[in-house]
Amino acid sequence: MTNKPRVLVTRRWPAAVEAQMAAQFDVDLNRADRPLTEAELRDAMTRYDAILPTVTDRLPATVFDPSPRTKILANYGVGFSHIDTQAAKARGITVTNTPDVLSECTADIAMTLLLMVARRAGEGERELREGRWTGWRPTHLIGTKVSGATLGIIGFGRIGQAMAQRAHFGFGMKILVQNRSPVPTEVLDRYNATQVPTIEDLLPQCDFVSLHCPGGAANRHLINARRLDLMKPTAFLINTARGEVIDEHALAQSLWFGTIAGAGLDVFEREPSVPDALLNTDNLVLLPHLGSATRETREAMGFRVLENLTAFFDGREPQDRVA
Ligand code: 8YV
Repeated sequence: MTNKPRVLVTRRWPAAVEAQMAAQFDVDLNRADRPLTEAELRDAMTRYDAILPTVTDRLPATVFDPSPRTKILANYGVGFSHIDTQAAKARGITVTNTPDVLSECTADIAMTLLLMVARRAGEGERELREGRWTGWRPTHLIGTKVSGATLGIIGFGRIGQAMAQRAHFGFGMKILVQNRSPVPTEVLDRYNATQVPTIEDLLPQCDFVSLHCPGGAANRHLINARRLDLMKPTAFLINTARGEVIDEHALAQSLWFGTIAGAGLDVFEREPSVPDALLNTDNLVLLPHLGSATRETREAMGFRVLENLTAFFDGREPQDRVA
């Protein structure tokens, strides 16, 4: 028998993190590396002191055992809208996340999507690989200039600011910001950014709009048909936040009818399913939720989870408590 806390890791993590975890805790790995079902998660709540979920584990209130053994859900990721934090709190369960360590890489993917869709890089690569390229011509795959354009950022937390840094210093873009609370002037000044009061103020002014707000019920379909109509027909929408922030049906319609020029998406409402209406649209770049997917960042996320767990079981306050 061991006195180490029993920990369930719901997916496979980088080897170095798993090794350190195994040295500190009594760890069960989900060797099949598939999303756990709600029934499995409910059962796990009765058997583990800690569960380390990812975005593929849905933890609505119905999954929470009335008197669980689990004391902490240490989420592998910054976004935690897949966890009902109220239900966790009501049962005395601590919830932590992994902020900071993935901001740079997620902003890199947002900028990748922005550049790819503006410069039609996905379309071009498909054409070349499929043997459809007939050679250079002055009117071939004409895109939109990024440098000097106006970028609207919705949600100006760590990732939104990392995006602003790239756009302002790398591409000389003009930055407009919409955020639920006032952003300190010194933060805006870093990127020569201007905060506007509402999304309605922001959308008509932008050549690109990038979403960096949390997901969850409060922001579900924040970008809907009415708001897409406010964007310029030449503008592009980028989403590396959460799929539910955009009404995908409305977006497909807008792309089809040319209400907006294009979009770049790394996240989807019902991952890994992507609606056919989006798959069959050319002025769209689609990535399979790669925001934090670098060796360095995935390791850093893992070690951050371990820091939270260690603090919690040592009786200290975990640095990344969200509930
Ligand atoms: C993670 C993410 O890979 O951290 C987040 O919120 O979206 C991704 O970068 C994923 O959530 C892991 O659970």
